[in-house]
Amino acid sequence: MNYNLLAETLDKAALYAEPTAQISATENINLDEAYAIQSISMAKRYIRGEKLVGIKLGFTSKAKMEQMGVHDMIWGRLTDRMAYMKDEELDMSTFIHPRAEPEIAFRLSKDVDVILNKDNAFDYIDGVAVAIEIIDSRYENFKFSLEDVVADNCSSSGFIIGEWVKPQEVNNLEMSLSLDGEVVQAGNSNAILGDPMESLFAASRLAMENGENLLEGYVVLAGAATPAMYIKPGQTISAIADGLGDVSLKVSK
Ligand code: OOG
Ligand code: MG
Repeated sequence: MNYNLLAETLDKAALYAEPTAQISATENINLDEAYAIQSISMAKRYIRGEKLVGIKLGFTSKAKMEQMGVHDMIWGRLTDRMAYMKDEELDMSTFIHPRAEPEIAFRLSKDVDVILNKDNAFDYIDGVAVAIEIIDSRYENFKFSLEDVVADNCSSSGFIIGEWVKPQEVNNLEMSLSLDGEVVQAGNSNAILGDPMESLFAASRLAMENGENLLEGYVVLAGAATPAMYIKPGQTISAIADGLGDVSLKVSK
């Protein structure tokens, strides 16, 4: 099997916002192979000048697993091109069929050289925040197997982070996602592995196991607490996590 060709197909699908067929429709790949394809396709982005700025976990809540029909935690890479700044519009033309989901973000205060846990995690973060993740599967109809979505960098395509607040516990926070001011999803941060901090611990373990360095300033997205919602041109997306504040993103017409 030609990993490079599969990685190139996914990279082009993302670059030109043109959906592609699921790999699993024609090939039988395992999870290790899927991560290898992810890594090759990300290398193509780095060559174009994109920079790694963090990692994200996926399927850390039951709500997400059930929505997408997959049942294992996955991880992907976030680049500077995916990062939206305050007041920047989401350019719909660069997406295929984007969805938004409410997340909790952590910011690393120094390079991570150990697996994080309850005792040391606060030494390694200098901020927590509410965030919106924009996911955009490169596969037709947003349908995939676990291996497909891993190869596709876990649908990563955009994110915006609210105001960073000082490191604090982030369990048991009510969270919601709104479209044009109307709440369309609501949940609790505990839906994320019981406590979103668990995602940070898992991220440090997965990064270490896979030879990916987590560096000072990197962002870790813990995974959505609720199902994701399709977004439409002209909408305003917002997410709230009680105690952390809110964040909004306007979608282009
Ligand atoms: C895969 C990405 C999952 C999350 O927060 O669970 C994810 C997808 O649903 O397309 O980002
Ligand atoms: Mg997500």
